[in-house]
Amino acid sequence: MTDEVPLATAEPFRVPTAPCRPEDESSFPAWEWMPEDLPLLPIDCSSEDTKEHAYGLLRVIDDDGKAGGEWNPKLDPEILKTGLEYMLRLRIFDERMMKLQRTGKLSFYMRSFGEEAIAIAQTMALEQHDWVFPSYRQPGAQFVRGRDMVSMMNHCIGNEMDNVKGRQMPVHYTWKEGHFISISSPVGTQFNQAVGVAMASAYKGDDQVTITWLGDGTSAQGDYHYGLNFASVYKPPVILCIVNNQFAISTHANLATGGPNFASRGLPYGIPSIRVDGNDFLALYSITKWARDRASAGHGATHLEVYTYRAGAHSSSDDPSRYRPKDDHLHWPGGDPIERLKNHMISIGIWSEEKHGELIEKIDSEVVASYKEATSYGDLANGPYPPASTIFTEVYETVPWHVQEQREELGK
Ligand SMILES: Cc1ncc(C[n+]2csc(CCOP(=O)(O)OP(=O)(O)O)c2C)c(N)n1
Repeated sequence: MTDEVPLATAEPFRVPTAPCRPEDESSFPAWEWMPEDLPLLPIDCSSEDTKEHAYGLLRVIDDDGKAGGEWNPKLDPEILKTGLEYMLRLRIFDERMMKLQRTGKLSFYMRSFGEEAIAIAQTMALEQHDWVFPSYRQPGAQFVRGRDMVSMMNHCIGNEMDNVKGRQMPVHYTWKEGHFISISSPVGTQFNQAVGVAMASAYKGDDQVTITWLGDGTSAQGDYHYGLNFASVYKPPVILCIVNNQFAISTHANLATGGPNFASRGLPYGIPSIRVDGNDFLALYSITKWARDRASAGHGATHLEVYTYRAGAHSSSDDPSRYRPKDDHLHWPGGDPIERLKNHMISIGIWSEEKHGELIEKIDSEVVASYKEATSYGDLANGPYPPASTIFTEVYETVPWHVQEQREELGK
């Protein structure tokens, strides 16, 4: 007799690998989904009714820039122009902030490159009083809610005018006035907080809907499933979005689910679940408006997979050329969200390359003016810095003895 465990012969231990590495060619399968594929659904539909929508892909703008299908929201040209302007502003803002990071004026930065349509279209489809529970990849919601760029920059720099006085990492915005809830560094906590706030709205009987986003990688955490379970049981007015941008820093999305996709994971929870093209402004607007109408009419949560590609680095500390082909984002079948809306607007005769160029110039000068103003209040390289005493204030109502002791030790 021996205690030796026999070696299994059937299935070896399976560790998924990324579809391609830096030395490979990009290998995205071509998209077969078309805007006409998926029928519009009644807002009181069941999760079963959304099966096709969970396994398919909801699109409105096709590869030629034409809008079609039953989900076409047929938006007013002014709304399209506003959406395009916000997306361009976010991209230019991000580029400027990266320059500040590279020149030592702020410590860290995260861009939304390639994902600009998501928070912008989705927040535009909501009401101003709805709750926004973002991750660090949805700062664009603040433009929609009217936040001033100087104030956003002050936060990222952590200077004397930072509304959270350096108590958050850069890009971990918080903005009470816009119902934009503080981003927390431990990823995923927002999902449960959002469901809880939506439960409170249902309890109070107010008409506030809550939206929240987390990434594909984060959806491998328990937080995601706890949120879904509570949303399934209590059916609160909440829109739960997984942004599947293919990567969690260097880890490919195929390590975050063993299923066919992310949207379909909501079906067994009994929550209507839909996969939407995350680079299609119109599809995002349409599905979010629909989910809001559902929530507001008392039909409960909607679960969305927002299918996109993180075109840039994870953050200013990351170099994606170490783990994927350098030009991978140029091969993403969903293209670029700004180009897609722009081409659509040109195709319906409300936009032109000339107007586009003029808009970029206008935004560029607004961003430069904002950056000059923000850095005049201090930056990381040159100061002035917020006083050290702010470490100790406005956190506790009653300062605990050990914090008080530390403050006295520091002499502040
Ligand atoms: C609980 C927790 N674990 C790990 C980290 C470190 N971390 C920050 S972002 C990130 C990747 C998240 O990827 P994903 O959810 O796909 O979102 P994306 O950045 O792609 O938008 C990790 C591992 C963290 N902040 N919190």
